Amino acid sequence: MSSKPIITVFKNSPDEGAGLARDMRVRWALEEVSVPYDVRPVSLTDLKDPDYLALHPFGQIPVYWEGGLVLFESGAIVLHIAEHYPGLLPEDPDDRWRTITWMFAALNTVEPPIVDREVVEYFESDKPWQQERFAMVEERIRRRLDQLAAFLGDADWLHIDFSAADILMVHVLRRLEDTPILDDYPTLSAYIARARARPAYQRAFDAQLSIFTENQPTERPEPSQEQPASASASVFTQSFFHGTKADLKPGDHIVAGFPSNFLDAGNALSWSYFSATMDAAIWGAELAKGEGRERIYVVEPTGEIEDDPNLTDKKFPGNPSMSYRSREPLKIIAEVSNWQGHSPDQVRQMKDNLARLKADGQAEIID
Ligand SMILES: N[C@@H](CCC(=O)N[C@@H](CS)C(=O)NCC(=O)O)C(=O)O
Repeated sequence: MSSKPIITVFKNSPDEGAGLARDMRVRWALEEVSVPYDVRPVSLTDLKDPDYLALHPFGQIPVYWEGGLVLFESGAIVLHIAEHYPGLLPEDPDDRWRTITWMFAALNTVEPPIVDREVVEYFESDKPWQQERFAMVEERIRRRLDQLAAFLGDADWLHIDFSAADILMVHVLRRLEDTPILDDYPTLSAYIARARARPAYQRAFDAQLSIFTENQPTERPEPSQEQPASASASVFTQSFFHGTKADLKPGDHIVAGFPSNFLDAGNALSWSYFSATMDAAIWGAELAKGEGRERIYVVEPTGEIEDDPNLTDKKFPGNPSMSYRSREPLKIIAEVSNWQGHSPDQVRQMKDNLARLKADGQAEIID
């Protein structure tokens, strides 16, 4: 392919940066094959513009440009990327078709009842038959998940190795993350966690989140107007990370009650700390006490969460590092296997700054 691809994305995604909009699949595919791309953020009003409709007859995101070629439909775009760059489809022609079959299965067989569930939940709440229909749709979803989990079995990925089919399937399944349904499917939860721990997924996720964050008004609402921050407060979920030197495995829990990583001595903290950005988690791992290897885990809060007051409204207004804390345990979902730490110079500088703050008596953890 000659020119840098461009995709349209929501300026202000209704999922609030949870990475559920269809641009995420395309970003993820491009990240997996290491192709740089540009984005054109659009509003819901822009989607109705005749110029936009000339590109996408249904007025949706994403549209994908690459030189003179304009494509819509996320599945077709991901297939196009997978056809042009190695890494997302097997070489063997028959295996390639088997993988493409799974791409269609994700979009044509698994996604429809999952999207239907959202339609019933959000757009049909005023209908007297909503609950009845809801139960029917959930039943259909469960039937598909039973079949999918049985097929996946002990395998890591749908066909041979990670592929474009896994990108589409995992992205489709992620729409169930805020429901209790996935609790009954540990095989599928582990499959999603494995995919979310991929560095390419994380780069794509962070990139879409930053578009959402950049487009939020800088003025924060008064605390009284704010929604309570809790793991289940949003309809959509997002990735949270915890950096440490502790050796943990999926299913373990990080509990509060340990002294701070950043101070030499001190009382046990009553909170566990985590972040929605990799950068903050990387600092957590690099500055953590202990001799073990630096590790980043994808974690899931099990209770209420709140902005970390140590990092909120400090140098910049708000919580730009998306740092949070919870009194309840954090469940380990997966370890992030491949991440780039800060340079030794940056780490030394950060440690010097912390030492200076301690010496000045300014190093204090608000617990
Ligand atoms: N089948 C399409 C669905 C695209 C789609 O539903 N896009 C949503 C965002 S995830 C959208 O633009 N919604 C706005 C609208 O339909 O008005 C694809 O996979 O690309």
